Amino acid sequence: MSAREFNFDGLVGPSHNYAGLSFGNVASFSNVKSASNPREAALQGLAKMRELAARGFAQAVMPPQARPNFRLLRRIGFTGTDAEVLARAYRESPVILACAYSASPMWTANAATVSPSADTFDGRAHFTAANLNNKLHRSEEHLQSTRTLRALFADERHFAVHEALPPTSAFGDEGAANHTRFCATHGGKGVELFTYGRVEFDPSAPAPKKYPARQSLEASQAIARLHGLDAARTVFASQNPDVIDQGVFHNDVIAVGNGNVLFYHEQAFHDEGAVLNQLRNALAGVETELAAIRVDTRVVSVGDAVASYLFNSQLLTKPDGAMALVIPQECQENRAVARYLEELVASGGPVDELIHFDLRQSMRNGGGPACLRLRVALTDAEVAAMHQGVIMTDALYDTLVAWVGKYYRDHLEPKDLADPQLALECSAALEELSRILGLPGLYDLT
Ligand code: SUG
Repeated sequence: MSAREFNFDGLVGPSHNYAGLSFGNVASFSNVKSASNPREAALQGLAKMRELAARGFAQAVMPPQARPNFRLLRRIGFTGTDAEVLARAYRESPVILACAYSASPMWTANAATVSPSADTFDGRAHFTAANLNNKLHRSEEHLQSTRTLRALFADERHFAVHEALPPTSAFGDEGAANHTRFCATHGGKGVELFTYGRVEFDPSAPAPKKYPARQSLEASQAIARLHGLDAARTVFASQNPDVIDQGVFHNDVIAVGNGNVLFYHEQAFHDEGAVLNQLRNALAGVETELAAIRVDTRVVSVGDAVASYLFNSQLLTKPDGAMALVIPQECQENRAVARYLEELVASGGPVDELIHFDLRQSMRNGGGPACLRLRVALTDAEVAAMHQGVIMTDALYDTLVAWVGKYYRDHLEPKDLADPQLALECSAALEELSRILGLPGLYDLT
């Protein structure tokens, strides 16, 4: 069946800020409390969407979430009027106020895990919202993510949207950031690779020592079960715990796949040989040969990979079958990585073009091109059945740029989160956005 891969990019919300909330994510920690520019962040993300849509790639937008998260603040004892809640939270725990204000839903690779209909037992596309329970500021995103996905993919003849897994460390789940699908064509059967950083019920399994492993094997297995995946086409692989300890908090910081290509760093997996063998065997079942592009440590160190986000790139298949690598401009600024990339495109391999973007605002919180998008492979019938108002067009781009200009600040620092006016601005912005996208009631969380 013919199918296309849509990228649903997160629209950066108006409260984008740097709060140092993600222990284990080097960029988040090093930019703590610096001033952010939400307007620039949103425009950088929109520019990526527009450019890729203009190049003919299927592109859609995922709306931001309501901030501040008053539900969270009230549940932990900050009561009174909204202004009182904000003032008290700022006084007593500015870091928790920052959690309630985080624009982290912009990284939609963490919104859900998606299995296209060609892979699932009932021929529907399955989505499971990620519980993101490793970090307070992300732990409630799944409530709105589930709601948003159900609004976008409402037709139950085509789509199944599962609620997040139980929010406990045994089921720690970070969504598509630890999930890659390989296939000959997007519409054909694929092989789904789930990577995990720890095993809750096997203390002898590899696990990092310094930074948290956010994804558990148990969570990955639960998702494969929920989506009804065929065991012969499903691979579970342990991340290398040593690289988690060097800042690889999601597998998509050190590997990316598309079609039959796996682009990865030598140190990405605990047992590289076993992962490649399992992928090769599983892919043989769908008459596809794995093309592994391995980057050696002596060419690009793990430190350079983390600093440049070389692997947090998007690998996109172009109409002529060749692939483009969508990279952040930091890759061009890192000498080892820039040199490697020159060789990569000249090598005659599957990747023959680099498309780079300035995503500095998101990068400073550890979010590159791949973090900002959720991949959803859809058949023509599924595309027709999904909500149309989020598909990126020139007209939608222009409307969203004007909307950002109207509501977004160009400077936000920690003290601004105490300003009740900011909460009002965020709420007015999202109210108008739900109208622009044709999604009334999107933010009516009970
Ligand atoms: O979960 N950063 C995000 C970055 C997510 C990147 N996503 C993928 N790799 N797919 C995180 O660590 C930082 C927020 C702050 O510190 O203000 C943050 O949440």
